[in-house]
Formats: sequence, structure tokens, C-alpha cells
Amino acid sequence: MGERYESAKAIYAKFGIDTDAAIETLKKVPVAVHCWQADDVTGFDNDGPLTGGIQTTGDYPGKATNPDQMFEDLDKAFSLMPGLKKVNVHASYAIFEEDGFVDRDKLEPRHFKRWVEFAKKHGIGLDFNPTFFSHPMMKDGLTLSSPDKEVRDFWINHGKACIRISQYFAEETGIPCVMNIWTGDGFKDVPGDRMGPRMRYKESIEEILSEPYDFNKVKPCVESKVFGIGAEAYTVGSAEFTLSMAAMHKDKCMPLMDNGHYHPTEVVSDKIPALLCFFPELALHVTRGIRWDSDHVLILDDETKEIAQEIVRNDALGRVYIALDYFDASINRISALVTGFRSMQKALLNALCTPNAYFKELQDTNQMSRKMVAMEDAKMLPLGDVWAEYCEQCGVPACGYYDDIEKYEKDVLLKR
Ligand code: RNT
Ligand code: ZN
Repeated sequence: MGERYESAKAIYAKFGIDTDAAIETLKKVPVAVHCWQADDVTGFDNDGPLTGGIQTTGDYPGKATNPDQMFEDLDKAFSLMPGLKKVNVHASYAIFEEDGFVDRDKLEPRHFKRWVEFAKKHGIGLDFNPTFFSHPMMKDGLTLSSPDKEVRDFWINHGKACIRISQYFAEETGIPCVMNIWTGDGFKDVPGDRMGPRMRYKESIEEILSEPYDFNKVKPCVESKVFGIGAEAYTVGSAEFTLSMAAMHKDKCMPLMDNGHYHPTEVVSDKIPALLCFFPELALHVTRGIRWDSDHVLILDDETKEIAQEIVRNDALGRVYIALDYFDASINRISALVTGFRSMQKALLNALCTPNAYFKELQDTNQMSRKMVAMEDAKMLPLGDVWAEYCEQCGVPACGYYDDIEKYEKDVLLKR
């Protein structure tokens, strides 16, 4: 334990904060790392373009183009991340090596065996996502809400297959699997019927959720969105739609909020405590939108800090499933994975080292001026020294990790 940590610990203690306890708590909070940052959301099951209203920009060299490279990159990224991970897998990352290709409606647990092996090697859990995009059965921009029954049935069967795979993940790892339902279904221009697609979407999701699963192990959730690229006028799975969906099926699914998916002045940090009043559990995609749902790499910005604060100060670390969701193809992808994960961890550590009980007391006794001053003072506490101690205990560098990534780029990525 360094001198700087000793001194920081004493400073925090004056504010009633036990930094050792904060470090121990943080070590147990899982944050799901999204595999799709490693290959620009390409996946292993198709050669087509990325569709569904999302886009990656940039052509930085060295992206993972097969399972071996994916696992190699995730191993490298993990070696620079302190704390507890999960891996978030999309159905498009099925691995067919042994038995040949099957379409998404026919996927089976065996197609994800290597993901389970990877998780077991690291002693971590897996999250899962049906992939309702980058596929020819997305017809006229629609999947589960299509007016064509054949299209809907294909995607319903995909959703059901994904429930079975999620159950397999949970059983194999012993850790619950969050399974997120997101579709880019929507229209570029003003629709002539807004409710029809939503009724079909509702019925399709209900059918997917009729597949048997243990809700203690499989945690389906529904993610909302305000708009997508090419679907600017209307999104079927809007905020009100998905929230109502989750509320009506509280015994078998949860809401998922992606902080890139709201109007620019709305903040997910404020929505977390609102939902915690009603939902036992909820899920997040933490990202960084710039002007719109741009999925930039997470950094330690104000909203990331505030999201972490709302989880911690409401004692909800056990009720909120935290996952990352961004994709930047213009920079080194290992640096994107590592930096985003570390930013979330820093935000959580910051929250755990904040005198929130004191702020609450000041608010409840209407000492608002003192609260403002105290909150500003807290921003100057020596968090960096606590972070350095945490990283040391986790066996990763506290900063300056890019040299290591650059070496990996030279030795591995640029040789691909
Ligand atoms: C898209 C959603 C969705 C995807 C992933 C790949 O806007 O945020 O979560 O990013 O499923
Ligand atoms: Zn998302």
C-alpha cells in the first residue's frame, strides 16, 4: 500500500468514507464487455452490411475477423481491465466451425460452446442478445413487427432459440444471463400506421417470452430507442412501448435503458431511480452519445458518473445489470474496449467514494446551499490515488496502458 493511498484513505475517512470497503465492493460488481466492439458489430454469421439503424465509422486496421482473433483480443483487453467482467455476446457471433452453418431461427447452444469455454476460463458470466439486424429476413426495415407473418415467425423462432441459449449460458457459468431484445424496426418517414407495428411487436415479444425459462437464470429485457439511421421518423420499440411492455411482464422481463437512446437533454441517470421505484431489477447499456446515438467509447464524463451515482446511492448494485454498448472503428479497438470498461469502473469507484448519505441528509433537512458546496468539495477528493490502489490490487496498470496496447497492435493486429 503506497503512501499516497494511505493519505487519500485518511482524507476520505474524514468524510465518513471507507475506501478499503469501496475497493472490495467494486471488485464484485460485474460490468458486461460487449464483444461487438472488437469487430465493428460484424459477427461471424454473415458477410452483409451492418443494418438495423446502427452504423460504425472508421477503418482502423486489425479488427478481429474470426473467433480465434476475437478471443485473443478479449484476452488482451481483459489483461488491462481491473475488476469483474461478463462478456456480452450477440447471436451473430455463433461459431459454426464444427458442423456448418444454420440460420438464426435454428441456432442451438452448441454453436456457442466456445463462448462458454472462454467464460469458464475467466470465471465469469455471459450475457446474450438475439440479433435482429444484418440479415435478409429483416424486410422493409422490420423484423418482429413486420406485417408479413413469415418474417415475424422467423424472428420469433430466433428469439426463442436465444432464450434456450441464454439458459445454457446461465447453467454452464452459474451466473444469470441477461438477454436483451432490441430491434431497429422503424420507418424513415412519417408512418401511416403507428399502432399496427407496435401491436405486432408486442405479440411477437410475448411469444418469445412464452418459451420456458427460469427467470432467476435468464433475464430477458426490452431496449427502447428514439430513432435509428434510416428510421428517423418512427421507432416501433419506443421508450413508452418497451417500458410498458416490461411493466406488464414484470415477472418475466426487465426494461433496458441505453443512454444513447433518448432525446439529447433527457438523462438516464434520472430515469434509474424512477424505474427502481417500480421494477425489482433493470438493465443498462452505458454508452456515450455525441449529439445523437453515436455510440462513442465511454469516458469518465458527467453523465457516466451520475449513472453510477444513482446505482450506488440507491443501494442498487444488486438490482441494475450494467453493460457497455458502443462501437468505434476509427481507433484501436482494444483501447476502446479497455478505456470504456475502465471508465465505468472509475465512475462506480467515484460513486462508492462519495458521501451520499450526508448529501441526502442535507437535502432532507433543506440545507441546499450547504449541499451544493459539499457536493462541489467532494469532486476534489483524491480519487486517483484510490483508483491506483484498486488497479494495483487487481494487478493491472493504473494508467499509461497504451504502450502495451501499441505493442499488441504491432505484434498481433497489424499482422492480420
Ligand atoms: C442499438 C442498440 C443495441 C445495439 C447492440 C449491438 O442502437 O443500442 O443495443 O447497439 O445490440
Ligand atoms: Zn444498446
